[in-house]
Amino acid sequence: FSGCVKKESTENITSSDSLLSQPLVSHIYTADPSAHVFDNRIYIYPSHDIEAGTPENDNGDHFDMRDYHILSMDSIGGEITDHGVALDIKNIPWAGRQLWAPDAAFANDTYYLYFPVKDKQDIFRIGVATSTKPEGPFIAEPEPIANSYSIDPTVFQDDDGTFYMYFGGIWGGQLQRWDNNIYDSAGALRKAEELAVLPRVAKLSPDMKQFAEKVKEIKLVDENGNLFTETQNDKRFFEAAWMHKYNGKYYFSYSTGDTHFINYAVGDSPYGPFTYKGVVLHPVQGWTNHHSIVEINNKWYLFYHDVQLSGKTHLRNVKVTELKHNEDGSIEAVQPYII
Ligand code: FUB
Repeated sequence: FSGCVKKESTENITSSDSLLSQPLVSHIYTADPSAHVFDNRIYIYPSHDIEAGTPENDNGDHFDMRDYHILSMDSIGGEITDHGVALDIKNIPWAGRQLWAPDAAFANDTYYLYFPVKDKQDIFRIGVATSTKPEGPFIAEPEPIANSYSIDPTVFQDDDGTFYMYFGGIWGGQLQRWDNNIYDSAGALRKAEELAVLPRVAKLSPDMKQFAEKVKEIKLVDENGNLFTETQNDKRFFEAAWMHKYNGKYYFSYSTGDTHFINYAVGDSPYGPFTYKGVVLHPVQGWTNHHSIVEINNKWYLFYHDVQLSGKTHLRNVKVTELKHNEDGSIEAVQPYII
């Protein structure tokens, strides 16, 4: 499959239960869905999983993706369009290998695709590519974003128009190598009693192609204001940051990686601190858990993935289900569909 448009109908889906059991597309493997509404249409920016034949290891080398396809639909449950290849690794001048979880934003009459990929020295950096259309094709900038590192960028626009990028991922995502924004190839995973590595944030410049400030750590804390230690690995940050705003509060959600939860933490500023509140999504089938949370026509939705179609951890399929915020601002945790 390359470049052409394929459509799949999910028109008969009505309840959230059936949404939970239904991959959005099955002609390609997709993961890490970052959803947005652009121009009254829902666009999903996923990773495009492939069977590359790269042996599996703890660094995630088997997630050896080489391009992006963007999906769109006019409503939840509507027909899905796959817009074909939006960006190919061979057209990113500085890229080495592994196109991981992307996100997108719209500003300056331009669509921006943000993506992590290892550079030619095998260090994850974050790149940006632009298009006049939400579905691309996208043209990559010649260099990664200066001072960017690690994986899983997500871009959030606050009510005052300012854009922030949240990013980072430990283990294969290399965040443990970047204390104080300085690279140390020997930077080790934290020991059980040590404080966990923190996710990162930076404001974006008006041209959306650079950081407008020094990258900062984000404090994720418990109800007493204490940072999590590595041993609290059902609560500490691993990867897959996402930000949404609800009733004036900032909701930072993320994957706990090796314990497989999507959790959320709430704060009063885009920079945090964020206080841990609970689970958004319980572990899905497959090792990774990665999501986005979006309001569409006054309802909130959780986009996520599992491995229902393949049974293989690196060949995932994206899904969507409704997400409920309770009156007190808490989120009702989603129990995923398990065969
Ligand atoms: O898709 C590759 C990696 O797997 C992502 O960057 C992580 O968030 C995990 O889902």
